[in-house]
Amino acid sequence: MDELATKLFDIQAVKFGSFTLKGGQVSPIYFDFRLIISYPAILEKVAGLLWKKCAYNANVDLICGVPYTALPIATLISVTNRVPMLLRRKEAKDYGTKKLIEGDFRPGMNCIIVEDVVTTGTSVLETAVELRKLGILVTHAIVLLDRRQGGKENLAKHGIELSAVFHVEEIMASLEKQSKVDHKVAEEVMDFIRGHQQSIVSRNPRLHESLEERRSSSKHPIATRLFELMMAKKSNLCVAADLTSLDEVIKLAESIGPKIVVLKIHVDILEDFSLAKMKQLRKVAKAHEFLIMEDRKFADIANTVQQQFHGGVYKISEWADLITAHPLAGPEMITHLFGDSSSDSRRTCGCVLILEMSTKNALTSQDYSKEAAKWGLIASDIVAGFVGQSPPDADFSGWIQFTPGVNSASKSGDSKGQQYCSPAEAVLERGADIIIVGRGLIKSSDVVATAENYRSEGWTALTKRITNP
Ligand code: S5P
Repeated sequence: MDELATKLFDIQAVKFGSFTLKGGQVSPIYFDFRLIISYPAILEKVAGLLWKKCAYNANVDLICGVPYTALPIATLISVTNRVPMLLRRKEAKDYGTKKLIEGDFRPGMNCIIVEDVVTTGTSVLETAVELRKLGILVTHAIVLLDRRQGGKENLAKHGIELSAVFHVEEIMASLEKQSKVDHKVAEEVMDFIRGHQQSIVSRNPRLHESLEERRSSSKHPIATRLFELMMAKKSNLCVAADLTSLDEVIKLAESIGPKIVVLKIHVDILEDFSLAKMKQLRKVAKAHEFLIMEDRKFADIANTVQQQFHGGVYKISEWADLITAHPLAGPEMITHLFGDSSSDSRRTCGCVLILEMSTKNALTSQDYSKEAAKWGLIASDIVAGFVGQSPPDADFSGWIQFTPGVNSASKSGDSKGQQYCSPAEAVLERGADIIIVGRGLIKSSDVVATAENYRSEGWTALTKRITNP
């Protein structure tokens, strides 16, 4: 991938400066992939990578390039892989057959659309509309570069799944790594992209529904309860009480209890754990009305996870309202997490799926979180929400997004891979419903005042997002 990014840069198919895009925005980066046809080796490489995405993602009966840049790319894919191609005209010719789609096909065939760059997805959609008029199925589009400016979401709304060979972030990271661009330019481009991710966020209906509406659509009793607590306490603050003493956790909970809706712990770092002390913490939770989340990040086969959840020393099922789980073992692990359908835990505990992690170079890719989110939706009686840094494709307004890596004092992270953003950024730009704050609060000299600051900042941002779509 680094090699291709460099080649595209060297032939000036990736340019830096100030460019006015079709939609009127001024972008610091521009992709001119028409140039690729002058470099057969690059064209061949690009076609190969696009085909890999295609073959991996869908049944392919036909392919169709979006005119014009993608036409030679689609042709090469067609010839190399013996997949018949269709040609879409930009204008219907005014003589002869007046067909907009040329080529041989039968209705019901599956056609993949090939494109070079996707910004809003409009060109892909125009091509899909013409193909669909003829009874051709269009469920997938492949693109060399996704600018991440809403195209994927727009296309998904029209039943088209977009797969990209790479995203703008990946090209920038690669070019910066190879000293093709300096850090300042890379930052400028990434700021531009982040700014546009905001507009993607604003297109997700979940983000602008009132908490009352979302409470009524939620399918899990714990999610319902959490929406109620948020509204009653005017708080979307979850504190990560990462202390090694349960006595200290209880003390902290007593002081900040009125400000928070969730207290998150890691039971396995506590040196003085006992079920009796846990009962005490539950009393504090009841008195101050917050939920207890055990951030156990279960990640094994269902049979093992069930034992970890119900048994051992910790007996998590006896005291946790929410637990976290990595979905990587598959959907069966999620559905069987709490035990069989008669298990009480299905009503008393909600699973929070870790769809994305906050750390640098995390392996929770878009494809991973997309697939896992789908499983979560199927298991809506088990899953109350998810941990993530952005709204998933398969989103649902009854789900609650928890976003960790929130720290007002540190922009740079913790030098061990953790990355931070502010409460406002987490809520407004990343789609957080609940912000998770750990060291930014527990290490402060006045935890109550700090909790109030985070509560107020987080809640103000959430209210703003709901009322100003
Ligand atoms: O991706 C994640 C998921 C989680 S649950 N990144 C995280 O940091 N967490 C948890 O959030 C992590 O285990 C810790 O308890 C908390 C963040 O702590 P902080 O001190 O960095 O704010």
